[in-house]
Amino acid sequence: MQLEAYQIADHNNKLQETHQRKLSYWTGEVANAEEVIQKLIAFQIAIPSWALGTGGTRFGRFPGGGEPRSLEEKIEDVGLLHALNKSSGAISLHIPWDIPKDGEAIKSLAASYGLQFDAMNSNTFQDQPDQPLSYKFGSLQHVDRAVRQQAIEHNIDVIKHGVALGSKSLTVWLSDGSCFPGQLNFRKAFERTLDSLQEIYAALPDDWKVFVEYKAFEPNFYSMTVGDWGSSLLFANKLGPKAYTLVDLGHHLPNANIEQIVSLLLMEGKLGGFHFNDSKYGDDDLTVGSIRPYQLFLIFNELIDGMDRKGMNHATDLGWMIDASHNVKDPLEDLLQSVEAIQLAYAQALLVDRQALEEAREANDVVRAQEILQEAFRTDVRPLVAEARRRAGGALQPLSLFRQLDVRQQLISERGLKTIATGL
Ligand code: PSV
Ligand code: MN
Ligand code: MN
Repeated sequence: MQLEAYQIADHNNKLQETHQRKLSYWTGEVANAEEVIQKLIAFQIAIPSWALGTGGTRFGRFPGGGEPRSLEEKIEDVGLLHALNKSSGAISLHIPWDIPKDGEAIKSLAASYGLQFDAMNSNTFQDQPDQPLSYKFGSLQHVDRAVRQQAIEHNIDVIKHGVALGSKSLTVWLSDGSCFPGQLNFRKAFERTLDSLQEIYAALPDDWKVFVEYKAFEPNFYSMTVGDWGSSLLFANKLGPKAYTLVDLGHHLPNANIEQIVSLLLMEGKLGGFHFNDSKYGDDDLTVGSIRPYQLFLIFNELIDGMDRKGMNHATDLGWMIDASHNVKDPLEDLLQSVEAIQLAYAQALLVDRQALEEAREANDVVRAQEILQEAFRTDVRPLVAEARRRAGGALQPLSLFRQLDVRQQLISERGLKTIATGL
């Protein structure tokens, strides 16, 4: 299904008066409102192909129907999101879950929805049916060179698929590690992983980046070979200028100060990309902003500060992606909520009076510093986000329109109730 421009226009017309009233109030209150709106219009957040179906847990999965059955239908779903919010203009693929049979055709299908291909994701954390050697004891770290070689070749293959689609980056997330003390020689595991990554790095096109994603635990529960930002940064530094660290919000030990990590990685010029989600316990992959919106705001505050200091373009110089998927919501509604939460945190962080904050810090005025941050965080930026969407051709209230148009029911009629999206 495809949304028609008149459906969005009708929806916006009905809401226009109320929207305008709120907007005029906040544009009067917020000094840099126009700048915020322009930055929001430019800011695109990639949607992972695996979030379009209902996520499960190891205890079960409760699909809601109408889920995409093919890569083409996943692209169609992201196209729907993008038509509604004009901020989901990219899709991130996982290979082999999403192998494009005809790269050119897939690329032009995506282009017809205004979509680009964000980072390509390799998968050496599962064995595939036709795969000769197993990743049970790791992939790029494996003691057997032949297993490492198989994993290296898979990553190179993923790069090739990405080149055909116009992607410019590879994300490597490894489940490699150990489950029990004594199982692994940590140093050898690191060195083997580095050797393997170096071979993948050598296959990167000149204008590509590789993101080394870290994760503290799961599926290995004693050690993870790329377990934290320190080890990821070591790999990225040793690999070279095209290698960066990728921060996934759910991949830290409880209560980690992620905003501080972000600040230091940016200082080192080694932050490459972001996976947004939220969590209460571990890698819960919950809707962005559903549990700790203040933390998300503080992260954006550091992102903006660090990027501005380096003269980086907010919209294009880091890879922004959602990495969330779970059990009880309509996946498309959930993604609309996640995108909006990211935009709200970004907009609020753009309001921070940075000069006043620095002055408060230099004067050790702790109370004032906190007030400056919370002043921005407590500003209702929803009308600014809605206005950015409207000006870009999207809906003032994407979620309401999704429901009014009964999009899910239409997808169920087209695709059926019992569909299984490939992926996790
Ligand atoms: C691993 O937990 C992860 O965050 C990686 O980014 C994977 O590619 C993704 O989830 C999907 O499994
Ligand atoms: Mn991730
Ligand atoms: Mn994860």
